[in-house]
Amino acid sequence: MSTAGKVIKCKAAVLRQLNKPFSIEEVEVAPPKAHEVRIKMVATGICRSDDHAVTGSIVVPLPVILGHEAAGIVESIGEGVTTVKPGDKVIPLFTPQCGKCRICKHPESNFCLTNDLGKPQGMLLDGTSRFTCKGKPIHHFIGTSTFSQYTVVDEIAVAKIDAAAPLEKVCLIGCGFSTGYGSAVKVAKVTPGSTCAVFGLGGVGLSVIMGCKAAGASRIIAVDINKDKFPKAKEVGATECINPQDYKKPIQEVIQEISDGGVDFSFEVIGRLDTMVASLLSCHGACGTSVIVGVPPDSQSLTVNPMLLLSGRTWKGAIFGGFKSKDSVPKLVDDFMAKKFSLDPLITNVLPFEKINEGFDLLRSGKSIRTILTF
Ligand code: CND
Ligand code: ZN
Ligand code: ZN
Repeated sequence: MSTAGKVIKCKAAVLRQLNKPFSIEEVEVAPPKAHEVRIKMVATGICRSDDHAVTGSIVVPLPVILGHEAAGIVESIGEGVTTVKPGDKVIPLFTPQCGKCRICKHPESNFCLTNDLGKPQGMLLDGTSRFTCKGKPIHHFIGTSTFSQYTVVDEIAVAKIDAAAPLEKVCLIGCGFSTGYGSAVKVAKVTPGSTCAVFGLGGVGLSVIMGCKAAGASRIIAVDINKDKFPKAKEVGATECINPQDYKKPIQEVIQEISDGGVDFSFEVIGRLDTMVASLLSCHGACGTSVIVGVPPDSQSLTVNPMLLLSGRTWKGAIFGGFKSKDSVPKLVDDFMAKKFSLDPLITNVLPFEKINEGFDLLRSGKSIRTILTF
């Protein structure tokens, strides 16, 4: 029996209080309104940004259904939807692409003005929620809310992908892989023969390494305080791995010494202010580029000496690897299907959705790269 047009009751992981486990609750998911799409979730990854929302490092209105790295199948569509239809395999897009705003029309930028990332409202574009629990509204998270058996997204926040794509893998194209890979190839524009340093070897950082390698970097220095991450970093392309805790002097000085004054490209993929500065100082003062990928704690600022930039450095950052999401995600899935890159090294654990709290524990203890939750 078709569920189109009806409220769907299903299970979702609801966060009601900061730093508390998710509770699996029955929620009601309203049918999609005009220009909206309801998706049956098949697989979702757990990204550190979800955990930043749990700890309050990213501030979002509560109660909320988190999750932003997923793949699923369209269950039904609202009026006027033309780019997807029921049965299509899709990836939700936490950075939407409206195609109309100044940023979408800009050839290089991707931070579409309709995004809910800067000052999150926790609602769909029309300012309301499609989720309720016992009649009370639950907030959306960056337009995706994938920790639910069903979710509703705006049409500008969903991309149709190859019908043959394995959803339990390509879900990582919804965030971790694309964010990291794009930060190297599209944001930094890593050049052949260059030297790179990558701070933080989680799912996003390892994807930065893959991007550096694909772009032809000849040296890739991987940096982490958890040495258990080193074998995987080498597997995906790091040429050397260093632990800042093994040195008495600041890690930027160590990197400057081993790279003739600083690397060509450095990446902060942790989300800490001190490592953002260390990463900046690790790139060469006259010709280096440093990219911020990690999400810093809410409302915190850095003070830096402008001379660090006046000498010729470039400092930049981007969401979702700088990719225009709706255009790029189907192409990235095609590249995956054509075996241009592998997602297997990123997937260390697969758990049923109900074990979401176990998945977060694995991330927090440094034991996992990506846990995929399956529905
Ligand atoms: P994950 O937690 O898996 O990896 C972070 C790594 O950093 C771990 O291996 C840690 O051991 C390591 N680390 C922690 N502290 C230090 C330190 N002081 N020095 C060196 N290494 C350290 O995180 P992830 O890979 O899922 O995400 C990484 C960051 O990227 C995180 O801040 C997340 O919020 C952010 C992000 C950004 C975007 C975007 O669009 N820009 C999208 N998703 C996630
Ligand atoms: Zn993410
Ligand atoms: Zn736009």
